Amino acid sequence: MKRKPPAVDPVQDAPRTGPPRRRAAGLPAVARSLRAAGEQMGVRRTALTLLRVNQEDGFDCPGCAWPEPERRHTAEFCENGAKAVAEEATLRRVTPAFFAEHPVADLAARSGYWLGQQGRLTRPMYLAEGSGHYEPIGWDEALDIVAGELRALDSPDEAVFYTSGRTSNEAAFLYQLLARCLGTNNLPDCSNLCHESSGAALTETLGVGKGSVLLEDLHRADLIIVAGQNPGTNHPRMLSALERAKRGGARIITVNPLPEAGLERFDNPQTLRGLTGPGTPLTDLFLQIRIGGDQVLFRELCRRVLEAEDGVDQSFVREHTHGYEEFAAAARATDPADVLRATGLAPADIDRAAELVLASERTVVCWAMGLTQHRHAVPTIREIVNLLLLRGAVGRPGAGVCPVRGHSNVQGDRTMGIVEKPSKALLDAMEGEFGVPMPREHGLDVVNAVRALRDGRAKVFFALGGNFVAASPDTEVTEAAMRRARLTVHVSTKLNRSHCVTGTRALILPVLGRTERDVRASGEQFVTVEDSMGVVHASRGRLAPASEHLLSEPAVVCRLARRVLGPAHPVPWEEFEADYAAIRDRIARTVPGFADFNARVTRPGGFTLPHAPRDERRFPTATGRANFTAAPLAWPHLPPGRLLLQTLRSHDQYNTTVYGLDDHYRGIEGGRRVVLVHPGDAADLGLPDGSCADLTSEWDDGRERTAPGFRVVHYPTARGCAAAYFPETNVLVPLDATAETSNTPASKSVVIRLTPAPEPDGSSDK
Ligand SMILES: Nc1nc2c(c(=O)[nH]1)N[C@H]1C(S)=C(S)[C@@H](COP(=O)(O)OP(=O)(O)OC[C@H]3O[C@@H](n4cnc5c(=O)[nH]c(N)nc54)[C@H](O)[C@@H]3O)O[C@H]1N2
Ligand SMILES: Nc1nc2c(c(=O)[nH]1)N[C@H]1C(S)=C(S)[C@@H](COP(=O)(O)OP(=O)(O)OC[C@H]3O[C@@H](n4cnc5c(=O)[nH]c(N)nc54)[C@H](O)[C@@H]3O)O[C@H]1N2
Ligand SMILES: [Mo]
Repeated sequence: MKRKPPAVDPVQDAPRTGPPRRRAAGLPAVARSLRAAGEQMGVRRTALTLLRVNQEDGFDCPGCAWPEPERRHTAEFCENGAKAVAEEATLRRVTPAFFAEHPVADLAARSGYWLGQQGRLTRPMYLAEGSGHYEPIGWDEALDIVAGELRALDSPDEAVFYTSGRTSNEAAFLYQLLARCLGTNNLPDCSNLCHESSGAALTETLGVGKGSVLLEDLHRADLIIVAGQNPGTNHPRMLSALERAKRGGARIITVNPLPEAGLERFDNPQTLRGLTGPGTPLTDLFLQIRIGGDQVLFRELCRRVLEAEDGVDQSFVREHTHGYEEFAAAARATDPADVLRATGLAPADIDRAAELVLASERTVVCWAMGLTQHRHAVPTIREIVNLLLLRGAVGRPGAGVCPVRGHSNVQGDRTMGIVEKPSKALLDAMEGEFGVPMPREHGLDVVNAVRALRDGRAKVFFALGGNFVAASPDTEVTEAAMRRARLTVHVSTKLNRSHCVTGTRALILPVLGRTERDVRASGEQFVTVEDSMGVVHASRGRLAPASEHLLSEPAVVCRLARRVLGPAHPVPWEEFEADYAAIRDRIARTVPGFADFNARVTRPGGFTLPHAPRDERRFPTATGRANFTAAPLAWPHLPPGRLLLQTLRSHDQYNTTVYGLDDHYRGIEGGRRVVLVHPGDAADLGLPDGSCADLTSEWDDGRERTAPGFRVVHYPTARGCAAAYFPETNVLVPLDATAETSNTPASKSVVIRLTPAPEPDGSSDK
């Protein structure tokens, strides 16, 4: 067992490569997950902890937002869920002695991997003005500092309250209430970097910004299109659902510039057959699309449906939709040459895809970051809706839209009101319930929060979880912006880059994680979360807290609220801190779908939130119907000699948390500064496999951004496309390169050039 973290920063960046794998999971994945967990927490704790993941009396896996099946396996987790749990349940600790030994300047020079490997934070820490070291501080004193800075602002809009999607419903509800009682809607969250484009597209077209399918719909589908998503790494339990659909006769189309292992063949580690047998082939048709070509692909599929006899579900279109004629005219005018140019696909593959769509009665389209992080992401997702509307495939069992969420409670946080552009209904409900006037002006999202900090319009930055500095685009701009703040505060479980790039003063406030027992004045508490399919259920930690000095997230918010809003405030913060059931009572009275919350959430499996399009084919849009939309077609245009870079996750990371250096299914080990390039493009650019290159992004602000020293890996990606890991490549994503409407950074389509570079010192022969 390696309970001690590595003494030196082990990121050598001497990657070794092998061929990409063609299958995912199976016995090797089980072994890898147990090894990762065992290194951090020992064998007994590993067994005790992992058996509680996603069980009815256990905690919700912090890994991803994929729903739990009704019949749970004893081991309802996956390799990467086990790594996420091990990161939190680790026995390694960051103590005041650690901060005494490492000045902030030293921490700022370390890799994110090294910082994360140091273990759990144990004490509130304070970085005073002009000091080089964080020092321990008491909770009362720490919260007084925050309250003092907040009260000293000229306007509450000079404060920013960020949230990462692991926060429970209870903490999220209190947090938005605190920000709004102070008078600001500045509630940026990781959704702004993630599925904001999905929410924007679905709200406009279907009236609800969430997915319209349940797990059983996926099981019953006869065609599943998985576009822009890598479930083998990021949602491994989804592969079990795909496998089940497959056994029921479903076809699967995968749309991706990369051949991702999990989608090719899956060895289900929860069945004997999967452990020992040949596994299940999943993908029937692989469309190796050019980055950013998806809108045109879906438009072309719409055109084929319009042309086919009986392709359109006429009665659905007549009864439930708006805008059909205009859309049909636009789709019929699609230029076939554009389709080939934008997608890079062979005509025969598009024909085959159209055949599968036309043969399907129950189609589900799943997607994730490969579609949301482009300039034209919102129209792309609207095009998926157009296709499903033509086929009447919304609000029918086995069919619908399935945006696969990332963080385990990112959807729930939004439901609780973590949103910078709140609806009038939400604000009215809060105002009515608590008798406090709510701010009506919209607040800052992530990109606008960076701009406000950069320009000195925001002065206090507070984060409930996450790693804002490393997750946000344009690293140099974001870091400079953060350094201008008067105070930066991070409520965290683990050390990360955001703790090292601080304002004039800084605080780290350590909290309990999901896996830990949370005992408050009224006794032991549980919290609740909402999964990617709108199912709300309880999560109960069982482990002893990592340190006696930790508070829970709800407790931190309540204590801060009492300090900054004063003891006479109408919101009963003290009662909320003592008993989370009291918070749930208020959620029940203010958030639609949560009536009788406390009683319903204790039922096994929790309860499903209502969803008008799914449940009743009712579409609460501006027109009262499901809207077809006919956006102009768009796709990225590449200047000669350039590549289109997507920034993605390796198999061994959770967003900005790097677990290790093994991107197993892609056959890349031992380093992260790699860029995957098609061998043909690499030959044209004169870049041999294994050579070194600098990546420079080109953007119309005229500024160049460079990420130096990447190893070129010849890889079977689509032509003209490249891929490299975030957060290392966030330095290349310009702050102003965002999706229209959703303002999500276009981290999946960055125009770059590769320049041959000298071998980095000392790493070439390792
Ligand atoms: N283990 C693990 N699990 C996670 C996470 C993690 O970091 N680690 N992160 C969580 C979070 S917050 C999220 S949002 C999800 C992310 O889950 P994913 O969206 O699967 O994550 P990415 O690694 O960004 O992968 C994007 C996929 O889209 C493809 N792609 C890129 N550009 C395009 C394009 O233009 N068109 C198409 N069709 N495909 C494209 C890429 O090749 C890749 O397969 O996972 C969640 N789960
Ligand atoms: N270039 C590029 N950039 C991207 C993306 C991309 O694909 N490409 N993806 C984007 C996406 S989809 C997302 S969601 C964002 C992610 O952005 P964030 O959510 O901000 O980042 P994470 O890396 O998930 O945050 C990790 C930190 O959360 C803290 N933490 C973990 N568990 C808990 C907990 O229970 N409580 C508290 N209080 N803290 C906790 C730990 O301190 C840990 O260091 O990144 C985005 N950035
Ligand atoms: Mo995400």
